[in-house]
Amino acid sequence: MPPSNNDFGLIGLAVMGQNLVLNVASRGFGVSVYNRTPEVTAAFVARHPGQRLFGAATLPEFVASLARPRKVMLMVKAGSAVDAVIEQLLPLLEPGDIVIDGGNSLYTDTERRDAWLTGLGLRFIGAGVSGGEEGARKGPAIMPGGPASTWDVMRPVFEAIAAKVDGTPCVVHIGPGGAGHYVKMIHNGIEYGDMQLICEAYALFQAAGFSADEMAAVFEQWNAGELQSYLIQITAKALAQKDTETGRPLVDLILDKAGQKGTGQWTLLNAAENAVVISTINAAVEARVLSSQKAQRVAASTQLHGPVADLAPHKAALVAQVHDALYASKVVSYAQGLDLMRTMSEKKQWALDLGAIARIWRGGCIIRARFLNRITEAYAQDPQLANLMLAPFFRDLLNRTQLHWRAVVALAVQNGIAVPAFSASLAYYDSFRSARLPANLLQAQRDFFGAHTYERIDKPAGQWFHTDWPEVIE
Ligand code: 2AM
Repeated sequence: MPPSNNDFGLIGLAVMGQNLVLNVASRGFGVSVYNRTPEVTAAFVARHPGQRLFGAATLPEFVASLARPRKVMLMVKAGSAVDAVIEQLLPLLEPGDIVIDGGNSLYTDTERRDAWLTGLGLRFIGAGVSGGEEGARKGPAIMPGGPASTWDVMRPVFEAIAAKVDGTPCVVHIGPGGAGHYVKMIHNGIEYGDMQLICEAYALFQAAGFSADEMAAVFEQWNAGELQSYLIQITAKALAQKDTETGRPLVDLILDKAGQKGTGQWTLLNAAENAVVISTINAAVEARVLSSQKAQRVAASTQLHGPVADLAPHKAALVAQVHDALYASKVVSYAQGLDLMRTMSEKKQWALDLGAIARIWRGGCIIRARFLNRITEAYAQDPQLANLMLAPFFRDLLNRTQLHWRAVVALAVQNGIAVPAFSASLAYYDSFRSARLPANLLQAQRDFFGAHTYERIDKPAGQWFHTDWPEVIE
């Protein structure tokens, strides 16, 4: 007899879906699963005997196996597949049933689906899920968006399956509509930044003649300190990995062409739309783009000259400097990402709790890190904090590390080593802390060619002036 009162249903048995199902089932919930290709469902259920799993061959069977209100999570490919599956589900669901999209959907798609399903009397949650395969199985960070009343219904399941840090589940109600998927998008943008910053540290160490094992040891040591994070930890392990075929460090054999699935680019587009500077994430996305142009780079490498790299380092001193450059740049990257979230929160009236978001990112997700506690503390001290860099802890940190940071960027520039994310972060820091920027000249230029007018430092704000500039004779 198929079940009729399972607690939870999941559609889409790719890697994330399978692992989430095993996670939910392991917390004592009865789970129904469905996949477009039925062989995948059958094979998955057969591989996991002894779990409270029901593999439905058809969608009607799947829906009939669930207790009301039904809780159906979609883990299908982001984009049109989500709409296709919703269309198929609609005739089978009843008012009050809950559809959760756990994929990496664009938040504007989530807003559209929220309005669509709500209009039909259904309830919709757009939930960002981060943690990769292992996170999905053992406990991801979950960023659910939707009505608070629907969150209340889903809360026991989400809190049971989420990662825990100090006993606190890494899930919180993010806000209405698309807020959850939006915050997941920013998480991914920040992840791009973190990864690129680590790669720039690696580039410097490589140029300074460190072996892969030496670098692995450095990252391992960093992982025991303030920089402790999942990405630093896996970097240490990746650098230590030897190729089974050749015995060489595996990283040396991996092609330097980075892939990307689009969430970083979405973050850039959103920042541009809202006139928020996220130059570190921008640099990280663009670094991936340039890396992918391998053939052009190889051709250009024989044409365009740079200096002969000569770092002649005192290795321990370089490690200390790069540590600080990485930490300071990371703080800037988070300050930018948080600034973008704050801006969107105001614009969309999402009332995002930035401290709580940093708290749920401490576990499960790819950017999980010790220093996120400090961000939570900063917002606890000042919920209206305008920029993370101005919180006392981070202000002191930046003031303390800036000399090392500058030394690293200067060293890289002198040696022709591209450090786009380190230098973009530093330029942001220097611009942000400048009481006066050269934009006075820029305003003069604008007024010169376009009569755009300017304000004066010696006159009240809001008074606009125009000058009759001399004629240009060419
Ligand atoms: P499949 O095994 O039948 O390909 C990730 O691609 C997951 O999304 C897979 O479980 C895949 O099912 C599912 N998926 C992709 N496109 C889909 C669609 N149009 N309808 C239903 N499921 C889809």
